[in-house]
Amino acid sequence: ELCKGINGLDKIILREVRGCSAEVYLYGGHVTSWKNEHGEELLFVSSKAIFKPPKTIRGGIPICFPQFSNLGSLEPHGFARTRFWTIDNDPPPFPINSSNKAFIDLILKHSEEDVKIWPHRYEFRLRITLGPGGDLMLTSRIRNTNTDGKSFTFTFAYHTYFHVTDISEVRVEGLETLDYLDNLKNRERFTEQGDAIVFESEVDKVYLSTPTKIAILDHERKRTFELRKDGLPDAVVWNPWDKKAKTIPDLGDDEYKHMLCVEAACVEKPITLKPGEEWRGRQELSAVPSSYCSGQ
Ligand code: TA6
Repeated sequence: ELCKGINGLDKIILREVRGCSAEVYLYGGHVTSWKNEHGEELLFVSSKAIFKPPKTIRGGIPICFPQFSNLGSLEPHGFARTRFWTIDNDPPPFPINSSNKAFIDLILKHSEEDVKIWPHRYEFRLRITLGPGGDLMLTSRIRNTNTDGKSFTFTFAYHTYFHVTDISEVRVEGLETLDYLDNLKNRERFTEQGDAIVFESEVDKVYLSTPTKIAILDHERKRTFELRKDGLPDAVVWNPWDKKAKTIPDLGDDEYKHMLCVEAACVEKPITLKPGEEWRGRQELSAVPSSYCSGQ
């Protein structure tokens, strides 16, 4: 269902039989809402989010491509999140079976303007699927369509903002004992110690070569988010905490308490595609009452 969102921007609403839903803006190919069958919002979007191109939308799931963060010469997190995507009505067959599921296919291609800042031609296909249980799946396929024989290299992230009740009560499981790059310490490499990850100050880390499953436990809501990923070896964890939050104009001063970014990503080892080659990367999210989770 295509309709008008904030400021008249086009958005698509996906609905599932039990009442789960998701919303996707064509601007950015950006998921801005994911609700369970009770209508509870599972993603965080700032009350100060600006839905006005060329601003980026604070919250939901920004797509970081072709550059994660400021790891290259492009704008932070690349340009895909500030471009207008189109609906792809005739996508080539996907490896996943989306029958019985609500989904939308979007596409972004190089524009002549963008070729000036990133001199490559590509087709980026994004399928966003809402499964029968309300699972939210994002599958990206990026193809090098250069005609000059040149390869290109990129980094990538699904910059997912989870909505949490109280960040101080949240635990992340699946990253303990892993190596990470600490963005707050010049991207130096450290090894995570001990138990599950908890939050008591600013965190901005890239965990390297993580397991494919990460759990985010929201104790107050007694809910666990499960993130599963494929083709994306790394996982970014970010919360700006109080001081940094105050420097972010489109984030309320106290909103950091209700958000946590956990992002399926490919950061440490960039992906290189030769002309004609395609890369796939997938992130699947589910939200379940904690008592139903394995090992709880
Ligand atoms: O993913 C973590 C991060 O790269 C942080 O360093 C932080 O700056 C955040 O993303 C938000 O970036 P943005 O450009 O959306 O303000």
